[in-house]
Amino acid sequence: MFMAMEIKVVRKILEENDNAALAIRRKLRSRNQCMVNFMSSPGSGKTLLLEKLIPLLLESGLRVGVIEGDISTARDAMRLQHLGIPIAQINTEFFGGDCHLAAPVVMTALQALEEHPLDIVLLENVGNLVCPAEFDTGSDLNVTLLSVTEGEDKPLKYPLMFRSADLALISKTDLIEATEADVPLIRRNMRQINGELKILEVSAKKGVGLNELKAQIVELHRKTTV
Ligand SMILES: Nc1nc2c(ncn2[C@@H]2O[C@H](COP(=O)(O)OP(=O)(O)O)[C@@H](O)[C@H]2O)c(=O)[nH]1
Ligand SMILES: [Mg+2]
Repeated sequence: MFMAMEIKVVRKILEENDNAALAIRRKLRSRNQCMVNFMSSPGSGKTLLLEKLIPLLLESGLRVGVIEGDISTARDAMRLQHLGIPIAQINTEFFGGDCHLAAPVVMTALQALEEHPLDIVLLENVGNLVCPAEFDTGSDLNVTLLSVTEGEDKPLKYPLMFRSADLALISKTDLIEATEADVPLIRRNMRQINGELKILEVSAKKGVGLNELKAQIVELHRKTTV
Protein backbone atom coordinates (compact mmCIF):
# COMPACT_ATOMS: atom_id res chain seq x y z
CA MET A 1 0.00 0.00 0.00
CA PHE A 2 2.76 2.38 1.07
CA MET A 3 4.80 1.40 -1.98
CA ALA A 4 1.88 2.06 -4.31
CA MET A 5 1.38 5.51 -2.83
CA GLU A 6 5.11 6.27 -3.14
CA ILE A 7 5.07 5.30 -6.81
CA LYS A 8 2.04 7.54 -7.38
CA VAL A 9 3.80 10.52 -5.79
CA VAL A 10 6.97 9.97 -7.88
CA ARG A 11 4.85 9.70 -11.03
CA LYS A 12 3.10 12.97 -10.15
CA ILE A 13 6.42 14.77 -9.61
CA LEU A 14 7.75 13.54 -12.97
CA GLU A 15 4.46 14.46 -14.68
CA GLU A 16 4.62 17.99 -13.27
CA ASN A 17 8.24 18.19 -14.38
CA ASP A 18 7.37 17.08 -17.93
CA ASN A 19 4.61 19.72 -18.12
CA ALA A 20 7.04 22.43 -17.01
CA ALA A 21 9.65 21.17 -19.53
CA LEU A 22 7.04 21.46 -22.28
CA ALA A 23 6.27 25.03 -21.20
CA ILE A 24 10.01 25.81 -21.29
CA ARG A 25 10.32 24.51 -24.87
CA ARG A 26 7.35 26.66 -25.90
CA LYS A 27 8.90 29.67 -24.20
CA LEU A 28 12.28 29.09 -25.87
CA ARG A 29 10.65 28.77 -29.30
CA SER A 30 8.59 31.92 -28.79
CA ARG A 31 11.75 33.82 -27.88
CA ASN A 32 13.74 32.21 -30.70
CA GLN A 33 16.21 30.69 -28.25
CA CYS A 34 17.68 27.26 -27.70
CA MET A 35 19.01 25.70 -24.51
CA VAL A 36 21.78 23.18 -23.82
CA ASN A 37 21.93 21.16 -20.60
CA PHE A 38 25.40 20.15 -19.34
CA MET A 39 25.42 17.23 -16.90
CA SER A 40 28.15 15.23 -15.16
CA SER A 41 29.65 14.24 -11.83
CA PRO A 42 31.05 17.08 -9.76
CA GLY A 43 34.49 17.99 -11.06
CA SER A 44 34.28 16.58 -14.61
CA GLY A 45 34.94 20.05 -15.98
CA LYS A 46 31.54 21.63 -16.77
CA THR A 47 32.37 25.13 -15.53
CA LEU A 48 35.82 25.31 -17.14
CA LEU A 49 34.31 24.05 -20.39
CA LEU A 50 31.67 26.83 -20.29
CA GLU A 51 34.35 29.38 -19.50
CA LYS A 52 36.31 28.38 -22.63
CA LEU A 53 33.32 27.69 -24.90
CA ILE A 54 31.33 30.89 -24.30
CA PRO A 55 33.91 33.27 -25.86
CA LEU A 56 33.82 31.13 -29.04
CA LEU A 57 30.02 31.37 -29.20
CA LEU A 58 30.15 35.12 -28.58
CA GLU A 59 32.69 35.46 -31.41
CA SER A 60 30.16 33.74 -33.71
CA GLY A 61 27.75 36.58 -32.94
CA LEU A 62 25.49 34.56 -30.65
CA ARG A 63 24.15 36.13 -27.47
CA VAL A 64 24.70 33.68 -24.62
CA GLY A 65 23.19 33.45 -21.14
CA VAL A 66 23.90 30.88 -18.43
CA ILE A 67 21.83 29.16 -15.77
CA GLU A 68 24.07 27.84 -13.01
CA GLY A 69 22.66 25.05 -10.85
CA ASP A 70 24.25 24.16 -7.56
CA ILE A 71 23.05 22.92 -4.22
CA SER A 72 24.91 25.76 -2.55
CA THR A 73 27.06 28.83 -3.33
CA ALA A 74 27.43 31.03 -6.44
CA ARG A 75 31.05 30.00 -6.96
CA ASP A 76 30.59 28.74 -10.55
CA ALA A 77 28.60 31.86 -11.51
CA MET A 78 31.44 33.96 -10.11
CA ARG A 79 33.98 32.04 -12.22
CA LEU A 80 32.01 33.05 -15.33
CA GLN A 81 31.31 36.62 -14.27
CA HIS A 82 34.32 38.04 -16.16
CA LEU A 83 32.70 36.98 -19.46
CA GLY A 84 30.17 39.78 -18.99
CA ILE A 85 27.13 37.67 -19.89
CA PRO A 86 23.80 37.34 -18.04
CA ILE A 87 23.89 34.54 -15.47
CA ALA A 88 21.04 33.23 -13.31
CA GLN A 89 22.11 31.23 -10.29
CA ILE A 90 19.89 28.55 -8.80
CA ASN A 91 20.73 27.17 -5.35
CA THR A 92 18.59 24.10 -4.79
CA GLU A 93 19.14 24.24 -1.03
CA PHE A 94 16.26 26.75 -1.10
CA PHE A 95 14.07 24.20 -2.94
CA GLY A 96 14.65 21.23 -0.64
CA GLY A 97 18.30 20.65 -1.62
CA ASP A 98 17.55 18.77 -4.83
CA CYS A 99 20.49 16.98 -6.48
CA HIS A 100 19.24 18.09 -9.93
CA LEU A 101 17.55 21.01 -11.66
CA ALA A 102 13.81 20.42 -11.92
CA ALA A 103 12.01 22.10 -14.83
CA PRO A 104 9.85 24.45 -12.68
CA VAL A 105 13.03 25.84 -11.13
CA VAL A 106 14.65 26.21 -14.56
CA MET A 107 11.56 28.14 -15.68
CA THR A 108 12.08 30.59 -12.80
CA ALA A 109 15.71 31.09 -13.88
CA LEU A 110 14.66 31.65 -17.51
CA GLN A 111 12.22 34.30 -16.33
CA ALA A 112 15.06 35.97 -14.44
CA LEU A 113 17.01 36.14 -17.75
CA GLU A 114 14.01 37.43 -19.70
CA GLU A 115 15.10 41.07 -19.82
CA HIS A 116 18.20 40.06 -21.82
CA PRO A 117 17.92 39.33 -25.55
CA LEU A 118 19.60 35.92 -25.87
CA ASP A 119 20.08 33.33 -28.59
CA ILE A 120 21.42 30.49 -26.47
CA VAL A 121 21.02 29.50 -22.84
CA LEU A 122 23.64 27.16 -21.41
CA LEU A 123 22.53 25.27 -18.33
CA GLU A 124 25.07 23.83 -15.90
CA ASN A 125 23.16 21.20 -13.99
CA VAL A 126 23.94 20.16 -10.42
CA GLY A 127 27.04 17.94 -10.33
CA ASN A 128 25.63 14.42 -10.11
CA LEU A 129 25.75 11.42 -12.46
CA VAL A 130 22.32 10.12 -11.47
CA CYS A 131 19.46 12.53 -10.65
CA PRO A 132 19.80 15.18 -13.41
CA ALA A 133 19.17 12.47 -16.03
CA GLU A 134 15.74 11.77 -14.54
CA PHE A 135 14.40 15.29 -14.96
CA ASP A 136 13.79 16.83 -18.38
CA THR A 137 14.91 20.48 -18.16
CA GLY A 138 13.20 21.53 -21.40
CA SER A 139 16.62 21.78 -23.07
CA ASP A 140 17.11 21.12 -26.79
CA LEU A 141 20.36 19.23 -26.28
CA ASN A 142 21.57 17.12 -23.38
CA VAL A 143 25.34 16.95 -23.03
CA THR A 144 26.98 14.55 -20.59
CA LEU A 145 30.63 14.92 -19.64
CA LEU A 146 32.76 12.03 -18.45
CA SER A 147 36.36 12.89 -17.68
CA VAL A 148 39.21 10.45 -18.28
CA THR A 149 39.86 10.43 -14.53
CA GLU A 150 36.50 8.82 -13.68
CA GLY A 151 36.97 5.28 -14.99
CA GLU A 152 35.97 3.58 -18.23
CA ASP A 153 33.10 1.68 -16.57
CA LYS A 154 30.96 4.66 -15.60
CA PRO A 155 28.62 4.58 -18.64
CA LEU A 156 27.76 0.99 -17.69
CA LYS A 157 27.25 1.85 -14.00
CA TYR A 158 25.21 5.01 -14.61
CA PRO A 159 23.36 4.09 -17.82
CA LEU A 160 20.46 6.57 -17.59
CA MET A 161 22.83 9.53 -17.75
CA PHE A 162 24.23 8.26 -21.05
CA ARG A 163 20.86 7.10 -22.36
CA SER A 164 19.37 10.56 -21.85
CA ALA A 165 22.33 12.32 -23.50
CA ASP A 166 22.42 13.43 -27.14
CA LEU A 167 26.12 14.22 -26.98
CA ALA A 168 28.81 12.84 -24.68
CA LEU A 169 32.06 14.67 -24.04
CA ILE A 170 35.08 12.70 -22.93
CA SER A 171 36.72 15.51 -21.00
CA LYS A 172 40.21 16.27 -19.66
CA THR A 173 41.87 14.39 -22.53
CA ASP A 174 45.13 16.18 -21.64
CA LEU A 175 45.26 13.72 -18.70
CA ILE A 176 44.99 10.53 -20.77
CA GLU A 177 48.65 9.67 -20.37
CA ALA A 178 48.72 10.31 -16.61
CA THR A 179 45.55 8.26 -15.97
CA GLU A 180 46.25 5.59 -18.60
CA ALA A 181 42.59 5.92 -19.52
CA ASP A 182 41.39 3.57 -22.25
CA VAL A 183 39.45 6.03 -24.42
CA PRO A 184 38.34 3.46 -27.05
CA LEU A 185 36.84 1.42 -24.16
CA ILE A 186 35.04 4.52 -22.80
CA ARG A 187 33.61 5.06 -26.29
CA ARG A 188 32.52 1.40 -26.56
CA ASN A 189 30.84 1.53 -23.14
CA MET A 190 29.01 4.75 -24.03
CA ARG A 191 27.80 3.26 -27.33
CA GLN A 192 26.74 0.02 -25.63
CA ILE A 193 24.31 2.08 -23.55
CA ASN A 194 23.28 4.48 -26.30
CA GLY A 195 24.00 3.51 -29.89
CA GLU A 196 22.87 6.94 -31.13
CA LEU A 197 25.22 8.90 -28.89
CA LYS A 198 27.54 11.42 -30.53
CA ILE A 199 30.92 11.47 -28.79
CA LEU A 200 33.49 14.23 -28.72
CA GLU A 201 36.86 14.30 -26.97
CA VAL A 202 37.65 17.62 -25.30
CA SER A 203 40.21 19.29 -23.12
CA ALA A 204 38.97 22.64 -21.84
CA LYS A 205 42.42 23.20 -20.36
CA LYS A 206 44.22 22.80 -23.70
CA GLY A 207 41.38 24.09 -25.91
CA VAL A 208 40.94 20.75 -27.70
CA GLY A 209 37.56 19.91 -29.26
CA LEU A 210 36.01 23.26 -28.38
CA ASN A 211 35.55 24.42 -31.97
CA GLU A 212 33.73 21.17 -32.81
CA LEU A 213 31.48 21.64 -29.78
CA LYS A 214 30.82 25.25 -30.76
CA ALA A 215 29.91 24.11 -34.29
CA GLN A 216 27.38 21.61 -32.89
CA ILE A 217 25.73 24.33 -30.79
CA VAL A 218 25.68 26.81 -33.69
CA GLU A 219 24.02 24.10 -35.79
CA LEU A 220 21.50 23.38 -33.02
CA HIS A 221 20.66 27.09 -32.90
CA ARG A 222 20.20 27.17 -36.68
CA LYS A 223 17.88 24.14 -36.56
CA THR A 224 15.72 25.21 -33.60
CA THR A 225 15.23 28.86 -34.46
CA VAL A 226 13.83 30.77 -37.45
N1 LIG B 1 43.67 18.84 -16.65
C1 LIG B 1 42.44 19.32 -16.83
N2 LIG B 1 41.77 19.78 -15.77
C2 LIG B 1 40.52 20.27 -15.98
C3 LIG B 1 39.92 20.31 -17.27
N3 LIG B 1 38.67 20.81 -17.14
C4 LIG B 1 38.52 21.10 -15.83
N4 LIG B 1 39.63 20.77 -15.12
C5 LIG B 1 39.86 20.94 -13.69
O1 LIG B 1 39.00 20.05 -12.99
C6 LIG B 1 38.52 20.67 -11.80
C7 LIG B 1 37.01 20.69 -11.82
O2 LIG B 1 36.58 21.51 -12.89
P1 LIG B 1 35.18 22.25 -12.91
O3 LIG B 1 35.12 23.06 -14.14
O4 LIG B 1 34.96 22.97 -11.61
O5 LIG B 1 34.19 21.01 -12.96
P2 LIG B 1 32.60 20.93 -12.65
O6 LIG B 1 32.44 20.61 -11.22
O7 LIG B 1 32.10 19.83 -13.54
O8 LIG B 1 32.03 22.27 -13.03
C8 LIG B 1 39.15 22.06 -11.76
O9 LIG B 1 40.31 22.00 -10.98
C9 LIG B 1 39.47 22.33 -13.22
O10 LIG B 1 40.55 23.24 -13.39
C10 LIG B 1 40.69 19.85 -18.38
O11 LIG B 1 40.28 19.85 -19.54
N5 LIG B 1 41.93 19.34 -18.09
MG1 LIG C 1 30.78 23.56 -11.97
